[in-house]
Amino acid sequence: MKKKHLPVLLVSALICLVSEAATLKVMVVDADGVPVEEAVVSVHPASGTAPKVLPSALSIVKQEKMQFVPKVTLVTPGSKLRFVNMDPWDHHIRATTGNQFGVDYAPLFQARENALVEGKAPQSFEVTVDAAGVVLLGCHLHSSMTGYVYVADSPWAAKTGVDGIATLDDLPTGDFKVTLWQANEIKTIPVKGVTLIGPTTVINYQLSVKVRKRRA
Ligand SMILES: [Cu+2]
Repeated sequence: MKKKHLPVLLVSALICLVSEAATLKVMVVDADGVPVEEAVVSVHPASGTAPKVLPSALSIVKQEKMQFVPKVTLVTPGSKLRFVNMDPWDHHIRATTGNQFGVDYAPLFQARENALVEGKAPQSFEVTVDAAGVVLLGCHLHSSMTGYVYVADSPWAAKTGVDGIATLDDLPTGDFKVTLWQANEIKTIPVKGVTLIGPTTVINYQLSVKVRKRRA
C-alpha cells in the first residue's frame, strides 16, 4: 500500500517546486528607528504590468473622536467606501487627489454628515474610487482631521502593522519593483528593485521624518 502512494507524493513535491510562492516582508521605521504603522507597500513586476485587480470589498471609514478610522484605507480601483459619522457633531468630509503639499490637487468628492443621535443609526454616505493613487481626506469643519485612501493598482499591496511590518504572501518568484508610501514622508522614497526567489525576502526602509503616534 505504501508503495502505491509514492508517485502521488512525488508529483505533489514537483508541483510545489514549480509553483513556488514567495513572501515579501517590508519593515518601515522612522528617522528615530521607531516602527511606522499604516505605511503602504505595493509591488509591481519589474517589467510589464501587475495582474488585473478586482475592486476590494466595501471599506468602512469611520469619523470617530475627530479622526478618520482607519487613518489609511487601502483599496483597489473601483472599490466602494462608506463614510460613517460616529461623532455627536457634524462633519463635512472632503476628498482631494494630489499630495499633502497641494501638488496635483483636485477635488474628488465631498459630503456633509449630520451628528450621531443617540438611539439612531449613524449617518453615512458611499463613494466609489476609480483612479489609482492617494486620496486625501479632510473635513471642512475640523482642519485637524486628516486621512488617506490609498488606491493600489496591484493585487500585491499591504499596510504596515504596529510592528512596522507589511507582509505580502503568495507573490510569484521573479523581479519586482517595491513602492513605499507614507503620509508624513516629505522626501521621495526611491522605488526598490527586488528579486524574489522564495520563501521569504525582507527589505527595510527608514523614513527621513519622525512619525508621531496617533492619540488613542
Ligand atoms: Cu469634521
